[in-house]
This record gives sequence, C-alpha cells and structure tokens, in this order.
Amino acid sequence: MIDRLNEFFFPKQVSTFASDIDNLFYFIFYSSVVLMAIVVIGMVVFSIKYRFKKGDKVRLTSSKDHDNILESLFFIIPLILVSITFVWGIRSYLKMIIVPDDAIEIKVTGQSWFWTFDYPEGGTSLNELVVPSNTPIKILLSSKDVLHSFFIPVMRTKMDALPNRYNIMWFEAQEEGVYDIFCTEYCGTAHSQMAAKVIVMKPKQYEEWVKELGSGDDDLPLDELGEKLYTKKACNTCHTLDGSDLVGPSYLETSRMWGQTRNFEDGSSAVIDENYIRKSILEPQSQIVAGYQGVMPTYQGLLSDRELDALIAFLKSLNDK
Ligand code: HEC
Ligand SMILES: [Cu+2]
Repeated sequence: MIDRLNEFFFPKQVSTFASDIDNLFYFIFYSSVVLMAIVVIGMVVFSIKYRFKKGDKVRLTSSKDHDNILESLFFIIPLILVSITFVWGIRSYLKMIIVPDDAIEIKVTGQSWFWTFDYPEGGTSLNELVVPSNTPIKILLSSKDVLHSFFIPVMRTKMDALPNRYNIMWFEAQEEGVYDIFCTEYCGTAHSQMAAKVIVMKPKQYEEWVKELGSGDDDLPLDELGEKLYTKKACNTCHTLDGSDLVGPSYLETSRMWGQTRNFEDGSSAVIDENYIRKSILEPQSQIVAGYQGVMPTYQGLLSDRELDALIAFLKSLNDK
C-alpha cells in the first residue's frame, strides 16, 4: 500500500536518504489535508447551522466572543507541526549535505547541452554517469557556460551547476539499475534534450568499467568507433542520421555533400572534406553553417586525434548507407 502510494507521487527510492525525504513530504502533505478538512468541514457545518432563518432577530455580534482553550489550540497545534517539520527537515538536510569521508569523487560538468563525467581513476564519459552501488559518491559540479542544474530524481537530489564555481552534492545508490538525469535549469534551445543516465553497477563491475574507460577502444575499425562516439560524445543531441534537422545539420546531409561547397552565415564558403569536418568539430564558431546558430560547443580537449579520425570516417560512411 505504502509502495503503491509512493509510486503515485514519486519515482523509485534509490538513494539512502530518499525515504527520509519522501516521508517528510507525506507528513507535511497529510497534516495539511487534515487541517484543511477540519477548516472546510467546520465552515460548511457552521454556515448551515447558523444560517439566517425566517423570523430570526438580527444580532450584530455574538454573545460569546472569547474561548481561551480554542484560541490556544489555534497556535499550539500549528506550532507543534512546524516544530516537527523544522527538526525533521534540518536533520534530513544535514544528511544530504554532509559528504561521507570515504566517498568517490566524480567531477560533473554541464555544458550546452550535455554532461561530462570525469572519474578519479582517469577517463571521461559523456551523458552516462556510472557509479558503484552501496558506495557514497561525491559530485563536484560546475558548468562550462550558462547555468544548468543536475537532477537525479530517484536519488532525490538536485544542485545548480554554475560557471566558475564548484557546487557539491552526494548520494549513495542502494540498487543497481539505469536511471534518469535531467537538466532542470532552462539553458537554451536544446535544454529538453539535456538528459543523461546514471548507471548503478555492482562495485566489481564498476571497477572493470572504469579500467576499460581509461584504455579506450583501440582495436575497433575507425568508422565503427566513430559510430560509438557519435552517441558517447553526445553528437546525437544535435545531429540526426536520417536527414531531419535538430539544432544542427543532419550528418546524412553533410555526408551527401562531401566534396561540395558549404555556405556560411558570414557569406564565406568552404568545401566539405576531412579538414573542414575536423575544423567544424574543434572550432565550431569559426564557420557557422548558413541557416543555423553557432551553438555547437568546441570539442577541443575532449577528443583524441584517433577519435577525430573515427568521427570523420563514420560521417563519410553514412553516404553509402
Ligand atoms: C549542442 C549541439 C551540438 C552538439 C552537441 C554537436 N554539434 Fe555539431 N553542430 C551544431 C550546430 C548548431 C551546427 C551548425 C552551426 C555551425 O556550423 O557551427 C553544427 C555543425 C557541425 C558540423 C558542420 C556540419 C556541416 O554540415 O557543415 C560538423 C561536422 C559537426 N557539427 C560535427 C559534430 C560532432 C562530430 C559532434 C560530436 C562530437 C557534434 N557536432 C556535436 C550543434 C552541435
Ligand atoms: Cu542545461
């Protein structure tokens, strides 16, 4: 019954402090429901009972104008309720902001419009935060450009990501699974696509995962590696593969224009080839494709040379499909 009710109001409880926060919500919610019921029922009953009837004499003030007990209850009951809420609230809040000493620290960076995760063992993932279960995780949060907000509903935790400043939050996941991450600060055109996943693994699996993250995909053919990177590096939040437009031009269209001239906003133009694509990825602001806005982030420092080659090879390969 409690579980069913919880699903109605909230997503699953995964972090250690999730149930605490939900229970405080229920406490405030149900005491408000009870108080409202008392006030509304009282109002209706009294207005029927004491309504003006034919033949009643008009009396301007009630003969009874004071009741000490009733008036004391009017402030004692709310005082008790807000005191409980205060103590409960501050205890839950402290639990949420005091990071355990043995937490694993992961650097999270928001950027229009994706998230980057840097692990202490080395290695970076995009839009996919992988964490071990039953281990406290400390999130060191910041932004590369505008305000974003990092929200993991199942962990019941959320924090603003600010440029030039670090914010800290933490959680401990109690159950393996794949859960949603949202940006909850309106940050521009593709804000609604700024969604990521948190993947909770068994600690053993996590160890293997970070090890592999550091080592890379050295043995994949370039175009296959490029296809992986296309989602891993979040190109797919702005570029499609089927010819339709998102924020940026479709990859399919670009691959079909290989060797042809591309016109830019400032009136200049260039031929679409390997060098043009490389420059588009590393210095997107240098040439803005006509009809689009210069919102693509630079991938300088986020891609190795081999990864750049791979993305170019993948893009070229689309023309044959
Ligand atoms: C935040 C949205 C966004 C992301 C993420 C993004 N791009 Fe872009 N991209 C754009 C926009 C908008 C343009 C067109 C404006 C311009 O030229 O800068 C563009 C242009 C390009 C172009 C030039 C295309 C052409 O047809 O002339 C290439 C190539 C490109 N992006 C590759 C990539 C790759 C590779 C990734 C992932 C590593 C990526 N983009 C990630 C938004 C994005
Ligand atoms: Cu955002």
